[in-house]
Amino acid sequence: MDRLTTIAQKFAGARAVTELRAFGSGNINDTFLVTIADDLEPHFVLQRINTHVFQQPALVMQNMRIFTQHVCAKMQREPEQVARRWAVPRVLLTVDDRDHWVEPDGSYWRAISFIDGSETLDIIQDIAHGRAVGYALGRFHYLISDLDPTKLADTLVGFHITPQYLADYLQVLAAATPSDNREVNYCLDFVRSRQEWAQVLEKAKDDGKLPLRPIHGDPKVNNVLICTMTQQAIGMIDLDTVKPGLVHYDIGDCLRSGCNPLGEETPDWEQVRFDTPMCRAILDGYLSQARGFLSGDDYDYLFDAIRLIAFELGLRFFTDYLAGNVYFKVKYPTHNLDRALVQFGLTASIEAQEAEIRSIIEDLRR
Ligand code: GN1
Ligand code: MG
Repeated sequence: MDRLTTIAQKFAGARAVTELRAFGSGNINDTFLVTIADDLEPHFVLQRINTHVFQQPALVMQNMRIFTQHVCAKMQREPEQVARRWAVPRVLLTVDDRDHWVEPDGSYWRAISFIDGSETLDIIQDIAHGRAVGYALGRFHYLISDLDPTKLADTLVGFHITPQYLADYLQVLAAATPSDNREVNYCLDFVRSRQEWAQVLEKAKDDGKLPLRPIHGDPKVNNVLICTMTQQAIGMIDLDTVKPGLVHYDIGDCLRSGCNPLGEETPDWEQVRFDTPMCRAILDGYLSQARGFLSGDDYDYLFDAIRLIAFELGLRFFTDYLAGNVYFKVKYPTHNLDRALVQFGLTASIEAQEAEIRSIIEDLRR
C-alpha cells in the first residue's frame, strides 16, 4: 500500500480504500478525494494541513468543532429553513477517535465528509451562479452571527490585516535584489501609491465602527458548494480560516473572486475587469440573508472592502514572489507575480468604477 493510502486508511477503518486522487485547486493545503468500500458514503476528503501556514493545526480543528456545533444546533432550532438544503461538512475521526493523524515526519492529516451531489467551480459561470455564491456567504454569516467570536482561536495571526501585510512587504522588499522588470516596477508603483489608504478597514475597526465577528476567511467562488441537480448553493467548504475577523474581509474576498470572470489564474492580466452586474447579483444574494445583522457603518465600508481585499491579495502574491515563493504553492517561478498582476488589474478596475459600485451598494442597502 502506498503512503497516502495508508494515511487514508487511518480514517477509513475497516472499509478498504479503493481510490485516491488529488482534488481541488487550493494554494496552501494538499487535498485528496478518497473512495472507500462503503455504499452509503463512498467518498471523503483527505487533507494535509500546511503547518508552515497553520502553525497550530489543533486550534484549526478546535475552531471547526465549535463552528460545527453552533451551526448544527442553530439549524435544528430553525425547522422552516430545513426545507432548503444546507450541508455542513463533518470532521471524520480516526479508528482511535482522533480528529487528525500525525505521520512520523510530522505531517498533519485530517479528513472531512464529502457532500454528495455537489460541485465547486473555479470561475463564476453566470448571474445565477453569482447570486448563489452571495447567498451562500450570507447564509454562512447568518448562521454564525450569534456565535461569540472570542470562542474561536486566532489560528492565523495577521490574516487579512492589510497594514501587517504592508509591513511584511516592506521588509521583504528591503532584502530583495533590485530588478528592472516592467511588471515588477508596475507592482512597486501600484503598492506605493496606495499605502496610506490600505489602513482603512483596520482603522475603522480600531475606531469602533466595525466589530469583530466570526468569519469564513476564504469565501472565494470555489469554496461554495453548488448542488449538481438544482444549481443552488448548498454549503461552504474550507473552514480552516473560520476565526474572528471583519465580515468585510469576507465580502471583499467573495466579490474579488466572483466579479473577475477571467478567474484569478488568468494569464491575460491586462484584460482583467471587475464585473459590476455580477457585483450586484452577489451582493443581492448576500443581503437576502445578511440584512438583519448589518449596521449603517457596515454598509459605509463595503466599497473600501471590495477595493481593499483585491489589493491585499495582490500585495500578498507580490510579496511572496519577492520572497521567493515561500507561502503560496506555485507551478513556475513567476506564478505569484502573474497572480499579483491579476489582482492589481482588478483593483484598478474597481477604482475606475467606484461611482457605479457605490451606487449599487446604495441601491441595495435600502
Ligand atoms: C489561499 O489555499 P486556498 O486556495 O484555499 C489563501 C487565501 C487566498 C487564496 C487565493 C490561508 O487559499 O487567503 O485568498 O489562496 N489562504 C490562506 O486563491 O492564506
Ligand atoms: Mg482556503
